[in-house]
Amino acid sequence: MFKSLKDKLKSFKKIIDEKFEKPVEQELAEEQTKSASKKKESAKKSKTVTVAADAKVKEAKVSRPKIGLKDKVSTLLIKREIVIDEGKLEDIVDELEIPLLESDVAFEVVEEISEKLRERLIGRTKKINERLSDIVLSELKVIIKDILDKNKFDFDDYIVSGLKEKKPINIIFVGVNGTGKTTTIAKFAKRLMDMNYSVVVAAGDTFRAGAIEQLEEHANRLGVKLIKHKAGADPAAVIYDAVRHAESKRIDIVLSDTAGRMHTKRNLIEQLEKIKRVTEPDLTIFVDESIAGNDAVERARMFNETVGIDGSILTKLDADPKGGTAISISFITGKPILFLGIGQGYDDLKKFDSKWLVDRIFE
Ligand SMILES: Nc1nc2c(ncn2[C@@H]2O[C@H](COP(=O)(O)OP(=O)(O)OP(=O)(O)O)[C@@H](O)[C@H]2O)c(=O)[nH]1
Ligand SMILES: [Mg+2]
Repeated sequence: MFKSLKDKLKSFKKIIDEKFEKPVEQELAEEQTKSASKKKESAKKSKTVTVAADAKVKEAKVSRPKIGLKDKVSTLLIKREIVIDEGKLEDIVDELEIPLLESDVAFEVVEEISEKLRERLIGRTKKINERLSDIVLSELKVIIKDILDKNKFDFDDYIVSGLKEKKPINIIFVGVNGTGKTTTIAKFAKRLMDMNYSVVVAAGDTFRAGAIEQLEEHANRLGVKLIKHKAGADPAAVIYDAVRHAESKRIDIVLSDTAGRMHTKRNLIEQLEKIKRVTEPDLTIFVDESIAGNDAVERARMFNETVGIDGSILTKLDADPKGGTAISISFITGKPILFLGIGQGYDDLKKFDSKWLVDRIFE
């Protein structure tokens, strides 16, 4: 997971170490020159030093215990702080932008990261024995986590409070072809049943050959009730029936599959709008694959603008070397990531956790 992004961050760190980190002696020498010229200036301004103050200093010198030169130097090295050079910062931010773009981080998100990095580092001091690269990388980690936390949403809390208001909660899954909608519904059904909720799944993909059978197979394996019509039937009618069925049986949650469709196909988007009008879903979840990069982010933006989504699920993170989709999608849509697909098994569904994600990127 994220191999290429991790490698790029390692190279970025190395660049900072090699191009921007000066040897300690040089940093100290520069600092000393700076403070010497400052002292000179202040000495010019006030030449009057009182005798009393002089005497006090002498007294203090006498009573203080002796500290060896070595200790003095190491204390100096540890305590000494220097302000990170602003010109240097600009170059560091520049060095970061290309690897982020290459890792499919959306342009707007790269801009946000750069701006925040400047904000957090300008005027920041660095201890002589601290590595500039460590400071930059740890700030970067905080910034990415903040971006991921922007649209926080706890799905489990939502279900608990939602069920106090109404039953069933109707969740529909939308997105383009082959991104993992049906598999994710099966994973969801398993997760919710493991949590003791009752579930029904609706075979709302009546378009693709074999789609109904695919969901039926999952339903049989998991022992979950499936509502289906014939191939080619109106998907809004299938989902409507599933909701009525759940109402009559006091079932907690309806998970509704839909056919994959491109956001550019107006008639298919209208069909989704009809499903939403007729079945009034509580959550419309956009599913896309992390490996699709900027395409996935763009599709999420379009689905949100046309159909309206409440959140996203990114699948195939296990096969994604880049990670930029996960970093960008919530920032761009303004809607949270709810879950991540991290494999093909039923249990390979990870509730979104920003800390878990940044730890995977920066490990
Ligand atoms: N590695 C990996 N594969 C996944 C993941 N989620 C789904 N897949 C695989 O992706 C493929 C497509 O999954 P589907 O669930 O059929 O996708 P879909 O969006 O329903 O596809 P359509 O119905 O054709 O639009 C299957 O082979 C899944 O096993 C995941 O998190 N990781
Ligand atoms: Mg499907």
